[in-house]
Amino acid sequence: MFRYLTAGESHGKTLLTIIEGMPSNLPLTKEDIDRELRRRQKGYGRGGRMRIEKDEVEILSGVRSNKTLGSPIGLLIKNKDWKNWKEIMATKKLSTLNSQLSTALTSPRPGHADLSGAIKYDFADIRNVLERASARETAARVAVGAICKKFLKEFGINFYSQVIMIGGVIDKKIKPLIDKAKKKGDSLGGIFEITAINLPIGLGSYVQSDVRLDGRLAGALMSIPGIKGVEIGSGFDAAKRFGSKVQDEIFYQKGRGFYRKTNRAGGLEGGMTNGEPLVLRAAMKPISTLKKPLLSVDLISKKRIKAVKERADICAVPSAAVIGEAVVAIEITRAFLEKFGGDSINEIKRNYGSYQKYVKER
Ligand code: EPS
Repeated sequence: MFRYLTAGESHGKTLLTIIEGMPSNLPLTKEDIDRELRRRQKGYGRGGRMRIEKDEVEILSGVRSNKTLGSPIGLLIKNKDWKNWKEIMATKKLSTLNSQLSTALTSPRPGHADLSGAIKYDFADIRNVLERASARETAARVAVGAICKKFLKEFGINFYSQVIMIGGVIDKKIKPLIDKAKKKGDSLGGIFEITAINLPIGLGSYVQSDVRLDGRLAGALMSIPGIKGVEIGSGFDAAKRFGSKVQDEIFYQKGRGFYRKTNRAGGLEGGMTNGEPLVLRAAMKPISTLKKPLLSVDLISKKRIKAVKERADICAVPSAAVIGEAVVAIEITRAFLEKFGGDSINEIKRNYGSYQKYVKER
């Protein structure tokens, strides 16, 4: 089974990841992962934190001589900002923080995990919530995704992403709008699109709800902080049209096999890939930390106050697109290993090759 876990707080020492189920003999270097980590840090509208961090991974286990061993892969990404936060994040201080309310954050931000998290986990200090709720955790997921992309590339599968829109505008209007949001102490969201090509027919299944790949991909994208909507193929637009204008007619050519001339399904039918490019779109809401904060209620005094003002990004949609690629690659890897699984790359290639031969001969 392919699975992974991450740990770590935004301003803690490190982000930690353990990945299990990656087969042996996959060529893998630190640079394969670092390249993706650098991509995630870019984009107009990021805050001061991205000038501090220069994310790079340390591969702790599961790789020898630049090849995976088939054993758990341990990854570490250090938080450079940790040294500036040591005092606040130190274990001793954290354990006594609830009695030091003068240093605690008690004004939850509308739209953030702050309020529900503080109530659920019984904290007076919302820092105990926001540190783990922070999108910093997505750096670890991008590292996992980088390995998955490397794995899927062995089978000719590639991933792409693009920002479609930010704050309702496109192209050259985006940067000025982000500048305007910054000036106003506000934030912006947007839409990004993920594409994957060369997927085989039949990843995922229709036989049980939890193996439907469309649900798993939507779930993966929705688990990125701030994502509020996901579309597959023509998505919400399909709801406005007649069925004859939405389904993709089926064609056949000797040598090429079954194919479509349109791809409104976005490469997914009945919870499975259909061999056409996978096309997914996700909508990200504006970041909930505002320089000009909205109204909130103090957790302790219950007085009306302004929400907490933390250093934050104004817009992180370009980063979310890179994270989107990663989480989609993770889900595709999971489905791919379920179908063609083996312990080494060569074993999986044999399995994949025989399936592809079978599909061609249909
Ligand atoms: C984040 C707030 C900001 C972002 C951070 C996510 O961090 P800070 O509070 O340190 O300014 O920069 O994102 C990252 C650190 C990252 O690596 O993407 C939040 O509250 O979610």
